[in-house]
Amino acid sequence: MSQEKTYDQILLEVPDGVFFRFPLCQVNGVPLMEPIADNWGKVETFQARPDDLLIATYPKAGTTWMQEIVDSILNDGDLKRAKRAPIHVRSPFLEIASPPPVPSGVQILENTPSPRLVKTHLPYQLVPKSFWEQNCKVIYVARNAKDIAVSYYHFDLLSKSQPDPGTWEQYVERFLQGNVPWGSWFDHVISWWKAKDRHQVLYIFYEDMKEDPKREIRKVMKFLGKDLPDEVLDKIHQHTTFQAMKENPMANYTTVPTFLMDQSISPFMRKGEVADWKNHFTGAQTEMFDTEYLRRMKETDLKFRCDI
Ligand code: PPS
Repeated sequence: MSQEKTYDQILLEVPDGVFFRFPLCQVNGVPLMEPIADNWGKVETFQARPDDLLIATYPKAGTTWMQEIVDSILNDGDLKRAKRAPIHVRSPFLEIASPPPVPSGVQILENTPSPRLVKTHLPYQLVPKSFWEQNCKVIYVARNAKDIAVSYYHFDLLSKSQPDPGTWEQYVERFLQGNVPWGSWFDHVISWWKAKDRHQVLYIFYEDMKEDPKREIRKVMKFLGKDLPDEVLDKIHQHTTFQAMKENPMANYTTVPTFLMDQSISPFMRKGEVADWKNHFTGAQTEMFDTEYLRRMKETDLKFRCDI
């Protein structure tokens, strides 16, 4: 990436037609957007460093919230530093790729000094092997499937590089089939649930973060080996509430040009609640969803709360 231009400036200068709703291509059985699939070799051979920290999530699980929390902890609650750049610059997105001249996540990370805070939506089996060879720490955030489906549907409306979500009715079916970017929610949450027994993975639930954010921030601090005083914890908590992040241009993605993310359609920081699914699912959709859910989750002891 050019030293003088910020990532968002580069985006602003891309010629018309570079971005469009990218089709999905299978990468080892997981549907990913075409530019990511085209760049897959670079992701697969990515060189992790021992002090890299990976924040892994299925899309819309609370990635940005966790990125903001972790960046604030790593900066000892110095909020001026936490506002130094947009979240996608402070914590680059490993596998993201767009046609030139936009730099890929891998290129950005190669030029990012350590310690790097890396975002990924990859299911466990697609994460570059070097993360495990280097014994990197991972924070995985999981969120219940129904709220994810609602959040993802709205995101696909506003994000102009994601496939068109179609109607809500069509989307619920596609989501259940895993025919959306990054594939099946079921495979994702289960793959990481198993991985936590083999690697340094802290598995956190969005619903727990909503229920008692300070308790969960403390867990993250402990995992990172940070012992910050209570007043710093309070500061981080205030800085990472939904309202504070919604109003923070360094966290709410409003620095991304509207041709890529049109937040007049739906804001990135949309509702930030548990159980908003109840405002969207019909009785029949709930029944269909629950039947499939039972079938797919019957072999795991992983449990979600769809309400708190
Ligand atoms: S992405 O695009 O996958 O990185 O999106 P992600 O950040 O994972 O998820 C976006 C949803 O998380 C909500 N959010 C929050 N909820 C509560 N508190 C805080 N601080 C917070 N920050 C982001 C955001 O509003 C999206 O959820 P919905 O349900 O759409 O509101």
